[in-house]
Amino acid sequence: MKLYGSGTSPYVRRIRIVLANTEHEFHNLNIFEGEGRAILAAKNPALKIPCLEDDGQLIFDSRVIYSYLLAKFDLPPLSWDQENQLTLIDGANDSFVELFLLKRSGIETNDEQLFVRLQKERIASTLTLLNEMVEAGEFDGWGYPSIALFTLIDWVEFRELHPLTSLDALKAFREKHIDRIEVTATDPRG
Ligand SMILES: N[C@@H](CCC(=O)N[C@@H](CS)C(=O)NCC(=O)O)C(=O)O
Repeated sequence: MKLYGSGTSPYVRRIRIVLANTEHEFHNLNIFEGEGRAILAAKNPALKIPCLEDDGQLIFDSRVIYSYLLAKFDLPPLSWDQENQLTLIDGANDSFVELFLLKRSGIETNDEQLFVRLQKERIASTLTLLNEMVEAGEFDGWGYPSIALFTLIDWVEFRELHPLTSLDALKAFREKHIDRIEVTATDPRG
């Protein structure tokens, strides 16, 4: 099994954590240029990571990769509530990625721009709800939704994308899991 990704992507890190005890090759690519981008284009024309290759089968998108792994290892499917948790996490994560790419592109933004406002509103709305869900114990276990939430919050801290003011449950949730071996082994800080 081969996993194509980068050492910093929160979507890739979810799958690396899931695969912590499964033999696989991790291909750490620079997806933005050069050989890394060429490999990415050859594997996934959607030009996004993660991408999994197993027995000649390519799988795109972290959620589909997770479904593939569940089927392969005969594990129980996620509940609809867990699927919704993932959609909330992905909503925030995608908006953070878009804003991060704007910043990396050197594009000046302000909160009045529709695109920026929509991303920031989605981030505020999803993070507030996720914070409440953590307080209510909905992320007490260390299943896939918790792993996805952790990799999001840790990436937000790593890239300094949001102060997480008043989101104390999210900050405590990150602290609770920060010393796990599969977490330290995939730390984007190296
Ligand atoms: N829905 C996708 C999102 C993956 C994604 O956005 N990955 C980012 C890296 S964190 C990426 O490949 N970005 C490249 C781009 O947007 O061009 C998934 O869950 O795998």
